[in-house]
Amino acid sequence: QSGLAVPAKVPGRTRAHRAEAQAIMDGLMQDIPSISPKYFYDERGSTLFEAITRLPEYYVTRVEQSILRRYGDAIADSVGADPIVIEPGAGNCEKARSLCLRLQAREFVGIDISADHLQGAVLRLQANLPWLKARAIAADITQPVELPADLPGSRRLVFYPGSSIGNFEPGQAVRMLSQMRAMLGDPDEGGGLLIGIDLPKPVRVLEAAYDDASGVTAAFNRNVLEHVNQLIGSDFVPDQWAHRALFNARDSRVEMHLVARRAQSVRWPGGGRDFTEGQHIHTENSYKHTLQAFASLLESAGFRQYRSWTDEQGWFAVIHAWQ
Ligand code: AVJ
Repeated sequence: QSGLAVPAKVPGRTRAHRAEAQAIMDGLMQDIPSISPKYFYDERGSTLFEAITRLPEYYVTRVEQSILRRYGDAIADSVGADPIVIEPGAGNCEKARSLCLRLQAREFVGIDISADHLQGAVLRLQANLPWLKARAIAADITQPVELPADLPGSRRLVFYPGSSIGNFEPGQAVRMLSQMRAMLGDPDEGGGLLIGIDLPKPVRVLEAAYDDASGVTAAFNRNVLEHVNQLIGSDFVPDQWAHRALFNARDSRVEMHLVARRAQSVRWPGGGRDFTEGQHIHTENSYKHTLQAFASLLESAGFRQYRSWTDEQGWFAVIHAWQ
């Protein structure tokens, strides 16, 4: 063990924890400081995100659900009977429950970075759908995930709803999609990728969805600082940061930032940074791809065919893609 590259007092028991802490500190030291959106999801962040999905302004979850319900038969026909559902970023497994029920899935594998939250959710799912063999894997889905060795290879369906793919820049998105394609077994047996994408729409609708009147999204955004304090031992004061959400038309994405309310200095073991008043920490991108743009990402990731379903307003699309 060298211990040379990392200051001795960085929290974290294992090499992996220290590498993660180092990556967070590196992000904070960039010219434009940033924190990866994956750090939103500690226990409190996962709960706040669930509250977001029920907000009147946050149309995403509701519209996707309505598409899945309305076109359930067509989607089931497209996917094939009794698939094995694999869900990266499964969260509370609520969407998985209705999908597994609708498709009469044989098995379910939920993968999430928020281990405790996931474990409880998979146990509830199992209790709810007793015929389903349900398992949890605690893992960071931005890294290659090892699936259980005994998982059957036929008719695997990777389920990636909620426009989670929107968090990734196009290049990274292609990498994520390729990784998901690699989780699929035999392409002749049905299955494939079932993914939700959020489409471009009026800016006022987008900005309200990411800056709701009751301040839940603001709390969710600020909570990332509490989580970072835990992970790297920093002393961010969340109240000192204002929530900002804006649509970046050039890149077709909603961006979330935390803006320093006044000049302040933040310390962590082995380092720190002075922030000026009004300085931003970039915490999230949420891309709003057109169907055409997204189809070309799918193609780059090796998916050759797809079908899509959308709502009347054309706000959201559910896509079944296969090789
Ligand atoms: C979970 C990434 C799909 O981008 O809409 C919601 C996260 N951030 N409100 C999204 C989120 C602020 C969400 N995703």
